[in-house]
Amino acid sequence: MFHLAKGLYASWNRKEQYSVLILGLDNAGKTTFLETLKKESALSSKPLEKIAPTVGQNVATLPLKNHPGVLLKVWDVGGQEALRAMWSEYYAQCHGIVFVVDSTDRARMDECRETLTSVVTDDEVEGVPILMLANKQDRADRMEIEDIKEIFNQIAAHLGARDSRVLPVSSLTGEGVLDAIEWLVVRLERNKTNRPPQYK
Ligand code: G3D
Repeated sequence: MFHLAKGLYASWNRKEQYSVLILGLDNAGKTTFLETLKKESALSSKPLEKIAPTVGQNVATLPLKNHPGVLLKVWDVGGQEALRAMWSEYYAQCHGIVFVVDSTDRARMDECRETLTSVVTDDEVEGVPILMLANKQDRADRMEIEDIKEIFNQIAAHLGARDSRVLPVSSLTGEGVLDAIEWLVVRLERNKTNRPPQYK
């Protein structure tokens, strides 16, 4: 009887766990985004451990205030050129991709576009929702969101019917971060027959 009750309890409390890759060039703000997300999404007020700058990978499993049945396992695998070669090893396992763009880095916008193109055209990410974050919107020297959307829309042709969106955020101030995650979680759940979550 105890085992039955324990089994039922475990199954009622099962959570859907989705893996999300945080990609983008180095210095885009990926580490800051993950750190802010950890703070903003935390269910408890207990301080979470500080994330060090990305040298290999940072991984955090986050419960979400607005989605008690969902866990996000978020991977920041680093954006330096040498690390980008390893991104594809994570594609088959991921449920969603967040691509972080430094909205102030006009000089690297082409590199950013090429990098994103190589991500979205990889067969292993077919059907995966892609969220592009125009980060550092708190800075006066940022590019306008409309201009960043235009760059992204050139790539959107590769995305077909897949869910994709460009959203403005500031990972530093937290502005827009929870809205961005809300957009993503809805798409992850919608896409779960395609890419089923793990149950924890
Ligand atoms: P990465 O993990 O993509 O390499 P980081 O990038 O998160 O390490 O961020 C790179 C730099 O950009 C950091 O500054 C960080 O504070 C800054 N940054 C990240 N997000 C934002 C943002 O939304 N607004 C502003 N103004 N700055 C941001 P430092 O000076 O530490 O290199």
